[in-house]
Amino acid sequence: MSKIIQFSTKGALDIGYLSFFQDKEIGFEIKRIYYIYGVPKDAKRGFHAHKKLQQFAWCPDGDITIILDDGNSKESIRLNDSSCGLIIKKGLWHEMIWNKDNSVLCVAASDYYDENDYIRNYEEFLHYVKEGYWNEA
Ligand code: T46
Repeated sequence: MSKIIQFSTKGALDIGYLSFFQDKEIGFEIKRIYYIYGVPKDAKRGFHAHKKLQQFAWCPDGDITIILDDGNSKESIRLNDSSCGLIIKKGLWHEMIWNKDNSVLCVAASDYYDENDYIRNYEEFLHYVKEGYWNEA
């Protein structure tokens, strides 16, 4: 369910590091970038799935757990390494838990913001799963 992408990283202890990724590595063209900050420890966000949106999330500073749920099983991924990120495919219910104050979550998304792409009700999400909405043709 989860796919971790390792960034290319340049640098050294005395000057610090620079990490980067390109859209060809994450498998979709980026149309939007947003980031979540100022979040206190133990706060939980997310609690939705996307119908079509593909996303790539990384935590450049801090410690955040992402729980992915495909309606049949769950997987927990810890983002506490600034040199890698997580692909969040469409059709995955996701929850984010802040393990540390002020951890920053950055997200690159395949499309512009559209509230109609969100499924924010878990029962409705399970209905989409049962109907095979995300089954590949
Ligand atoms: C996601 C996870 C990982 C906008 O107006 N434009 C935007 O580009 C975004 C991302 C959000 N919003 C609005 C929608 C809500 O009124 O900002 C408000 C907070 O969004 P939300 O409650 O969905 O935030 P999270 O942290 O639960 O979820 C966010 C993304 O919305 C979501 O797509 O997959 O991060």
